[in-house]
Amino acid sequence: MFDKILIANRGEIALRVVRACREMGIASVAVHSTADADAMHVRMADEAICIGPPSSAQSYLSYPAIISACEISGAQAIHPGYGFLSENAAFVQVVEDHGLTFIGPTAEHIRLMGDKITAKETMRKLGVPCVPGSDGGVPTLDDAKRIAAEIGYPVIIKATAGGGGRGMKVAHDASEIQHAFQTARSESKAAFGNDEVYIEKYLTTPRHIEIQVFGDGKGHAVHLGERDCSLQRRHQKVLEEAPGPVITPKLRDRIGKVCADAVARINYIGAGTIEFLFENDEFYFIEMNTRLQVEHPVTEAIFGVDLVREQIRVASGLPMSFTQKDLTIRGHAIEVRINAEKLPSFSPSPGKITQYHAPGGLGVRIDSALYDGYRIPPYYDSLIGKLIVHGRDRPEALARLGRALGELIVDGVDTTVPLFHALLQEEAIQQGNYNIHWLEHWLEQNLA
Ligand code: MV4
Repeated sequence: MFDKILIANRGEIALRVVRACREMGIASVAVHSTADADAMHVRMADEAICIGPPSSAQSYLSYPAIISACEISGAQAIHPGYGFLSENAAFVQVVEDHGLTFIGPTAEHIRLMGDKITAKETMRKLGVPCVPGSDGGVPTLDDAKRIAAEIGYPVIIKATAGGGGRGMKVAHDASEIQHAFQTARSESKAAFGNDEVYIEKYLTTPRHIEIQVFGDGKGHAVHLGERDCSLQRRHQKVLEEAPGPVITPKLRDRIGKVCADAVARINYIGAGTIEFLFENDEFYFIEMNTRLQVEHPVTEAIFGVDLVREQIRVASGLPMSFTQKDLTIRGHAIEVRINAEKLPSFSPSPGKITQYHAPGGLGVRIDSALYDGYRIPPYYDSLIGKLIVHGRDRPEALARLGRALGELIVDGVDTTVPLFHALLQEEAIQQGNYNIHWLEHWLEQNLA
């Protein structure tokens, strides 16, 4: 096991990793930009090293700054959190070249899943159900027209280098294919330096269901059920829950086995998320994320496991501390993302926190690096905390969410908290009756 881990991240996720390290008896090293000298992750870690100016490019994304911080502190491994360097294959290579351990998948797995065409091809061969489509790249407009006619409109054109909603264009009928194909290609070239695109049947009203998987890198893997992350605004998740309101044990076991088997067969190591669209009781693979996700706590709540601890274990060569038969679901968990944003525009609202009070009590978890008097810097993501509630069933979790939101005080900046109070009044939210478009429609009707 490692003696010391460097955390190449900030905010609540850096604190999350500090906590896992402390419970495992591992020393933690925080890194920070000059803008984050007063951050909670810096205070809570055993050591802290300033790695550069506020700009992420010169601090949290700087390979030399982070590798030097490992050498200065004697850290043997790097936990990347999410975002920043967490899915950067070139960085993983550099980490390994310096004799350090990256706590996450291999550079090869990150590269494989980072290219959406190879990811889909790999998953299809491993027996994972995929959205009908082009089976590979679509080089010309004529190919696009032919494939679209074969699978039937509407279709969606996606960038192989994209993901998370970047570089996608829908064509509702043949009159739109030329424009969709050409804009998808040119936007993809501009954004990623890669104009390769692929085509899929466009699913009109799916849910976003993602399966948590975990591998030991030695051919063993498990699944930890699903999360329903359909409530999104502009491809940013707003609320996530586990289990999914419409996923039956039979559906879960079937897709879970397929996913665990797939990642076992590629010797995947660590935490991963296999994203699906779910429509008419069928799962359709879209992407795989090779990192710990923001919403991992809802899975931790219902399975009673510490995913960061497991990441650290397998990275050090130890086995996972559970097998599939040890993993049973208890109750229901919901996470809401508390962003420093002003409604209805969701524009960033950085500034000084004049009063902070975290809710507590049974079934309430807050992952946040906030404190009274903290100044939220304007340079980074607007996520300032996550409220995760756990109940014996979904109605209890919803009631607990309303209760905990009522106790939460975050003064001095605007936050997304009022959005959640309003959403909890909605019949569709109470019934779990929503899809990937529900929130955008609701926002137009209620906030615009
Ligand atoms: C789709 C789709 C419909 N059909 N693919 C958006 C993000 C990226 N991960 C995949 N996305 C979509 N792919 C097909 N074949 C609709 C979306 C989509 C979406 C997916 C998940 C959550 C929110 C979404 C919002 C708009 C579009």
